[in-house]
Amino acid sequence: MKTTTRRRTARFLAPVLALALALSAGSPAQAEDPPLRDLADRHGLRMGVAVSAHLLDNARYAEIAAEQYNSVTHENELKWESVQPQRGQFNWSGADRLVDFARANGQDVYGHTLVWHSQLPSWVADGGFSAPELEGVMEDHISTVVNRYADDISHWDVVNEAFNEDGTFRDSVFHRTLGEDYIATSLEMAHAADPDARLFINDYNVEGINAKSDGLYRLASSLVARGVPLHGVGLQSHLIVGQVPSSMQANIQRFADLGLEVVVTELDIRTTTPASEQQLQAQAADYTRVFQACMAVDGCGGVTVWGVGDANSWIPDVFPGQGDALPYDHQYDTKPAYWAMHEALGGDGDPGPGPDPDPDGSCAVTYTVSDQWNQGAVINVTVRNTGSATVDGWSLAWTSPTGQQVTSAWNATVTRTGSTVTAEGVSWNRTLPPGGSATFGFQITHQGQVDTPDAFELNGTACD
Ligand code: G2I
Repeated sequence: MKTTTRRRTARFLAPVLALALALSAGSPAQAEDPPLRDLADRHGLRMGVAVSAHLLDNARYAEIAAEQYNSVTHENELKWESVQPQRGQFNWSGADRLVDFARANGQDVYGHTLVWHSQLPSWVADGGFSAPELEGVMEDHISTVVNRYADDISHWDVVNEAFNEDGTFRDSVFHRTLGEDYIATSLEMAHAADPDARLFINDYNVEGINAKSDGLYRLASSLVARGVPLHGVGLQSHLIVGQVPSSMQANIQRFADLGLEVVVTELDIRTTTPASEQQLQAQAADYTRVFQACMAVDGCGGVTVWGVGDANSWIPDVFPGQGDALPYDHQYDTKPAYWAMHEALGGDGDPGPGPDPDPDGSCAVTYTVSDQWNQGAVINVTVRNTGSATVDGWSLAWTSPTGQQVTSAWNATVTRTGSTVTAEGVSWNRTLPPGGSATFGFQITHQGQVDTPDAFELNGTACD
């Protein structure tokens, strides 16, 4: 929630990466295997999960959500009917619980969602508001919610599911009352409430190139051309085994070419239940395909899976006889899909013991310029303990060109003395166990030169 000290977790942008296919049998993750979030951090990628706040009472559910993912999305608790069920009556309990959880676990929060025809209370949907009245209702809701979480939520699905399958705009109280400009208006309102938030339009069945994604593309192009604050598109990706669109990478690329970030926001890949071993293997191959499509495009920010395990997925309620769509099964054990993600992110993808950490004891650093403009830039850094001893309190140092000033930082204290920049861990990430990592970010001003340092020292010792 908003505090006087701004704490914004890292923004996520992906470099181009080569991948390998991973198919292996399910089993619990071994202690030696790095969790998905550490692998994703190395690439500056979001590896997120949708969480239902009340399910955090289940210790195994909470453990997976905390250990494996660097980002969480509220499955329902930030939706309009949850947050403002009656006009002017805001209920933050569910939403706050997950934001607190994310803080405690050093995770980003991806905000879902502000303006959506579904899970919309009837006082809005059937309120009979005039256009100016509805704009007032939207402005009150958007500004209150975005402002409350400005310190914690880096990205927002501002508008959800605005399109019909043929690429025309979906009928909703918003479209009926305000026309298609309700989308630009919503983005402007969110931007006014938190100018640092990355603002998205999110939809399903827009993963490949088709009539619906063409509609989204036309809208995104026109909003970008008009200077409306749109920063990305979310491809929900509620997919079916064997049906990952072959044009997914090309589709991601065309949005990235507009200068937009693309996030796979709600990945699950369903099958008939109970899934056979063969279906689970085919599903794993499909998870690999989705990660390949994202990671091959510079500008794909990462992937969020829509639920912790098959026991809690929305799918069987809506598609009876289907499901088993997530990386963990009904007992919260890993499935082949988990190991496919693991290998796609650069892990060994092997349910057996992972490779030993570097026996020499050292550190590895990923330094990513994730955003850059004339005289400023946003930098994300992941420092990883590749040694065999716990680092209790870390300080990472490197040199940077003169003329650069650090103007803000998140998840670390970043200072500059002469040409040396020093980042120190904060309370929740100061300890790095063997194999553990911390990701932090900072913003700089510069005089035209933003190069990547090639040497780092962790507590005075050179990193790999
Ligand atoms: O439908 C799958 C997703 C499609 N994209 C937008 C997402 O927000 C949507 O998520 C699902 C949740 O996973 C479900 O959990 O949205 C559903 C509602 O449209 C959620 O289902 C609802 C049930 O319909 C309600 O009966 C229930 O009270 O979840 C509520 C809270 O558990």
